[in-house]
Amino acid sequence: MELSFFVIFVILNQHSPVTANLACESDQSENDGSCYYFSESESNFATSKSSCEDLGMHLVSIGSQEEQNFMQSSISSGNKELWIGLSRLTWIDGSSLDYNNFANGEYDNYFASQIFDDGGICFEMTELQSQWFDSSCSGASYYICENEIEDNAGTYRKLSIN
Ligand SMILES: [Ca+2]
Repeated sequence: MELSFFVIFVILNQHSPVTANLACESDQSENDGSCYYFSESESNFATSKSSCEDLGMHLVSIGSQEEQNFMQSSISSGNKELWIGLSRLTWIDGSSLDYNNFANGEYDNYFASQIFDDGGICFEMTELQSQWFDSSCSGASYYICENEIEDNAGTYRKLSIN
């Protein structure tokens, strides 16, 4: 009787939640259910997008001030420019563009004139100001990848409905 109770206990114990699969890779940062990868090299928007996809990630979509703050606290001080997953005012992962952190005039510029003729208007943020501005997609910048690791990966999408 006691033995069978012990066996059941061991079996139940083995089924305790496994959290290791939620951890980010060692070269990634975790915040609020997502892993983030900050590139150490520069590439154009399309290559950066592919590099994220090679990691099973996507160029970051920033859905809240909290997430924006995490970006700003994570990137080292300097003068880097970093691609985010925004092109033609559309998040490439399908998120709604609800929160934004456009630099002054950037949003209006898009409607006023399409400055770039290389197939798309891509957005990046700077380390110093961390605001978003449009740039030529063919230019080389660092980039930020994101991967939602929790089951409620659509959290930011729910927020965008509000
Ligand atoms: Ca996000």
